[in-house]
Amino acid sequence: FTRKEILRLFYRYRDLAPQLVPLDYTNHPDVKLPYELIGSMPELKDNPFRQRIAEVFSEDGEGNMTLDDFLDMFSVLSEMAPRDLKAYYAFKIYDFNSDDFICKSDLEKTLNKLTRNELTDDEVRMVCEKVIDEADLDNDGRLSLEDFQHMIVRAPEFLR
Ligand SMILES: *[C@@H]1O[C@H](CO)[C@@H](O)[C@H](O)[C@H]1NC(C)=O
Ligand SMILES: [Ca+2]
Ligand SMILES: [Ca+2]
Repeated sequence: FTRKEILRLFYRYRDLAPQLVPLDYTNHPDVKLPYELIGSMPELKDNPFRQRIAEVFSEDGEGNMTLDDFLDMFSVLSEMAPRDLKAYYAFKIYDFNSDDFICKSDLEKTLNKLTRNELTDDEVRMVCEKVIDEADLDNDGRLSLEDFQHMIVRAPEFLR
């Protein structure tokens, strides 16, 4: 980010709760904004993964965000972020139980969110099996970060 972009994001952060966020950060104030404010931002409010995104980028793991967390999140979500970095965070977002693998139940959650629960359980199960079938390179029945990265190289539009 340029200095100007950081300032713009700082003001957006502050505008979410001017009574909580001081203008002067020189003494590193210990400020966190609650998830409810972060998740209501226009960039996130219609995203079915908004809560998970905030959790992954927040230091407290519950979606409450410091200014640093907030800047990190916007930096990774920006168009300019390198593909590998986006892939790394996408993996973390889909790894709902944070065990460093995307297993069938993580994929089912992901798919249900992506399709806003419009698929039947059977359809979800079928798609998940197919995804794992195609992307699980070491055949352990789940996707490691490496499996996931290979999948993205083959289907670059996926990250969008
Ligand atoms: C996150 O914020 C919510 C709402 O303000 C609060 O109830 C919760 O305890 C916070 N979580 C952490 C880990 O600070
Ligand atoms: Ca997992
Ligand atoms: Ca695997």
